[in-house]
Amino acid sequence: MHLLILGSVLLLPLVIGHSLGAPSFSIDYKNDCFRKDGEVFRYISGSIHYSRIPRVYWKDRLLKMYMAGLNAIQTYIPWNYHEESPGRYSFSGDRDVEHFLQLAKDIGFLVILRPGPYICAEWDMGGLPAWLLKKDDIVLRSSDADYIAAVDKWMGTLLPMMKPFLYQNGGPIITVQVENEYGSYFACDYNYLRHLSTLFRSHLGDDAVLFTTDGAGAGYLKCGSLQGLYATVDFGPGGNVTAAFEAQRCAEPHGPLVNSEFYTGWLDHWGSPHSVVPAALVAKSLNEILAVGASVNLYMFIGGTNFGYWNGANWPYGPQPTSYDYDAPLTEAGDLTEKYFAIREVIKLYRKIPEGPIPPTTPKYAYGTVVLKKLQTIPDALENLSFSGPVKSMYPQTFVELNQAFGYVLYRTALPFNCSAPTPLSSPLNGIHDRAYVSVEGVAVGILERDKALTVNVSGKAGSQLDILVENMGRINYGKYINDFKGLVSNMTLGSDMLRGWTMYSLSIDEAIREGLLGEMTPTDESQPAALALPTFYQGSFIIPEGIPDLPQDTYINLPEWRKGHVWINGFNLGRYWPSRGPQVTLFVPASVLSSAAPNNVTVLELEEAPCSSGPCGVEFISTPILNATVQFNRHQHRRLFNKEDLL
Ligand code: 6GJ
Repeated sequence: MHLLILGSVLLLPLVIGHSLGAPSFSIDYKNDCFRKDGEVFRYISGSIHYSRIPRVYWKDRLLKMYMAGLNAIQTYIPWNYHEESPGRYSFSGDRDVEHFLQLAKDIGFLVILRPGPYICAEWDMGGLPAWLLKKDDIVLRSSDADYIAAVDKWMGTLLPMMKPFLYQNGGPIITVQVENEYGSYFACDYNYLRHLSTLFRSHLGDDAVLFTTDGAGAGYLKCGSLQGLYATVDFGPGGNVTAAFEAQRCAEPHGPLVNSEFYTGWLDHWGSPHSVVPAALVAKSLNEILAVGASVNLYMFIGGTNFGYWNGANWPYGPQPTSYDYDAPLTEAGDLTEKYFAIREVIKLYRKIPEGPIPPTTPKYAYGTVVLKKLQTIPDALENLSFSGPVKSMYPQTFVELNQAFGYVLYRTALPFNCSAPTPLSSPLNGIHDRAYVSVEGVAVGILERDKALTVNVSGKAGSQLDILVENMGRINYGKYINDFKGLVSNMTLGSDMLRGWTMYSLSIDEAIREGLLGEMTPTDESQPAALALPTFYQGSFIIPEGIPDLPQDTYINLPEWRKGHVWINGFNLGRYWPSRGPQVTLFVPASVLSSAAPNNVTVLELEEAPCSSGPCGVEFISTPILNATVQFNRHQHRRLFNKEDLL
């Protein structure tokens, strides 16, 4: 008996060494497949961007994705989300990417990691930090020495954090993408790709599976693929799946077929209708992809939200809205859709779907109307908003020269001569990046907008104060113009004269709101409602009674008849609203920003004109989103709830 036991104990290491060896993930070029722990493997993945979902909801969304039958998730790591200024890193709370990866692993997911350094993604400057533009002639996404130095430092911080999460090290990460659709970029700089390939390998090891993604065409793959990086393609529904994978085969005659971005929906731009893609079309094409044995990532499985200022833009300049709903299988708020179940039915044909309940759509609560009171205008609040104080310069400086990445800068000068007749104030070189609110002696006179409105007439005496509040609407995230400087990026003229002698104020609005520095409105003789008002703050609060079970719940803020601006709730920057342009009208409010233990503060910065001239104005919290409309509101259809008076 003892011999038997001794023998089995002696054999044990051999058993472990053979069938239960170290985890492995690789490409089998001979059999055109992936292999996980020696077995043939195909992934059915979905894109989820942790940077667009509050941390408290990561598990809910991941579980819903798991119950759809996915075996992997794909996520980007936005460089600018984690290094907002050089050497200042943030990896906690909603930016705790390690926690997100561990959560994915714990749920049973494998991970396809896309750390950039450039990621596109309808994210500000494609994830590249704006401070790179301090070198104003930098060539982004190239061998530019200053760009490479910053990339090396960032990747030297990030990739060592990711290495323990590699599958072969016991983690969930099976493949790592290098750059992003580099074949779509003008530079076509092979030395840059080679540098990245060496850099990634130096940090992740020789056995990491590195890949690239490009459009499914030889033209894209020509500059986007590189020896040593497995070339994959991306394409949406409705196309010719065979032809698309034939394009991949041009770059990779052997190895697994992979569609790294199978578009389940599409992106939006302010001023264009909300994009929708029929569920049946997505399901049909997904079936064709799976039928040929390809691995696939559904982009997006959940889009989420561009909170704060994080949205990107396309060129010709078109900023994306706050919602990144993407018409994805899970809505921006994580709700289950018809598309979710249609996709689940297709996956069922190819792999066993987990049994058990699917986490339900979270309830949304209509908290009703909250009356807001007018606070200071931006000029009135300047002292409290401009933490760094005024900067004087002969010519206007850009945001990055003023060490500001996002939000708003106030540019101030004086009329150099009498403008008794309306005189054109212009940006002859289309240098308004991106929208500007013009006032003379504290009276709003007009709006300038990149590509759309380059001139506005002004009147006033010589020496009158001319204010131009410039709003950064989001940096271009795709194509050759991603070096998207913000502010007054070229000179302004008045009549035929160039305006000189500027005083500029960087505005730390988010910090001022968080620190409660906004003051009461300055009494003015506002007799007549103006067609356009100075950018002005409004504030109100509402109580969510503790007695109501399951509150707080998610909700949507609706701003009837407000025109354009920004919303903060309890100091959290929800994002931009622009119902006068649409298509997005409501903003998603995750329950995680609300409280039932204290009054909830709502702060609105209205840039054009608030609906408050003929009586109390307010915003309302409703239970359904409006993502495809521009709206004319009847201001009297509101009801008031959850103000202090309601509960006395
Ligand atoms: C991808 O390229 C990109 O890799 N993509 C899109 N590209 C189209 C460019 C529009 C002019 S739309 C949605 C996705 C994401 O941007 C992805 O990051």
